[in-house]
Amino acid sequence: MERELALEFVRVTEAAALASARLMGRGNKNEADQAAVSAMRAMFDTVQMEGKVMIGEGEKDEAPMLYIGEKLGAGNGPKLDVAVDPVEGTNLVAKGLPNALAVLAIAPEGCLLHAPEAYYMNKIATGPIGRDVISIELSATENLNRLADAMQKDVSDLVAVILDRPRHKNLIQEVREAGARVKLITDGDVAAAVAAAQPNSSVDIAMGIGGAPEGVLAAAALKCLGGKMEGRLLPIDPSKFKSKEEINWDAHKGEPILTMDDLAKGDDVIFAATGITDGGMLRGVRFTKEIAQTQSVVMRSQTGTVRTVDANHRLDKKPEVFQKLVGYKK
Ligand code: VTB
Repeated sequence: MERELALEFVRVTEAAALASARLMGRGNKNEADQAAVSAMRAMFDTVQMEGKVMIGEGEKDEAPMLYIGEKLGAGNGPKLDVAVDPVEGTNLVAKGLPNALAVLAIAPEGCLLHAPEAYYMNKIATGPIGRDVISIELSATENLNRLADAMQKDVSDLVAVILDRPRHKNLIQEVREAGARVKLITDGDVAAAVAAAQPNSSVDIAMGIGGAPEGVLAAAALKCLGGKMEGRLLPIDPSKFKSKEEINWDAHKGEPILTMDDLAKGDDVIFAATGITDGGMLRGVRFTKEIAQTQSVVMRSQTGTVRTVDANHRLDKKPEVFQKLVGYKK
């Protein structure tokens, strides 16, 4: 992929973040998601590419979505696979809580996991130091011990980040008994996995079952950061269940292990994210009457470059359709 595309993709996540951030804290996650989806779609239409959504959200949460198979981009450009989550953490935006991101990953055609039937994935993720020692095949205790050794730390120094869900009761207990510190999050496991792979973050490893699209997105970022992720898809459709309590969360145990290359193949992956609400990785959107500020990160696996992009957007100079999407009033 041409490296210039990286900046184009930042424009896409910026647009999604600007549109959904305007609706922060209104208690309506679908409204915020819809705004981000529309902005993302419109901005993709300005990029010279033939993109196709390989994995996206929406299905699992019945949210307004960029659907799997949807074509994105202006055409007449490279054929690319797209993984998207216009709002990773819709609940976070609805409540104004930290760590909501607009996020995407792009790779040449055939490189991103295509798993239309999969809604959930069991995942494990860490940074470069632990890449050769952790595995989803091992127990949480073994993973923590091996990671501590590799990092020359004590297990009690490690921080494991896990989604706070009833399905993780045993995992959380095991991690506590192994002696590690635990950070429970309500949503946003992409940001959690990325944090686990970043050198100076406050977490060392991310574990547990989260969304499948979020798994592909995190793997793309970790590829750029030199970290490691493994996953196992859960072959279940949550819409077939009355409540999540009825789901057999152990159903993934016989599923094949997905390596980094199964999730995001090759070495030509771009990951971009823009903060919607403030978080450990990125600042959220700030608005004044005429100007909105965004903070984004864009990474390329080919070179391993990680760029933070701070932008001031002159809302008064944007096209009218865009002004409408971001709620600008003259
Ligand atoms: C996670 C989290 C997302 O979905 O992937 C989670 O990172 C998993 O699904 O922000 P459940 O909520 O059903 O546990 C999200 O919360 C978004 O849907």
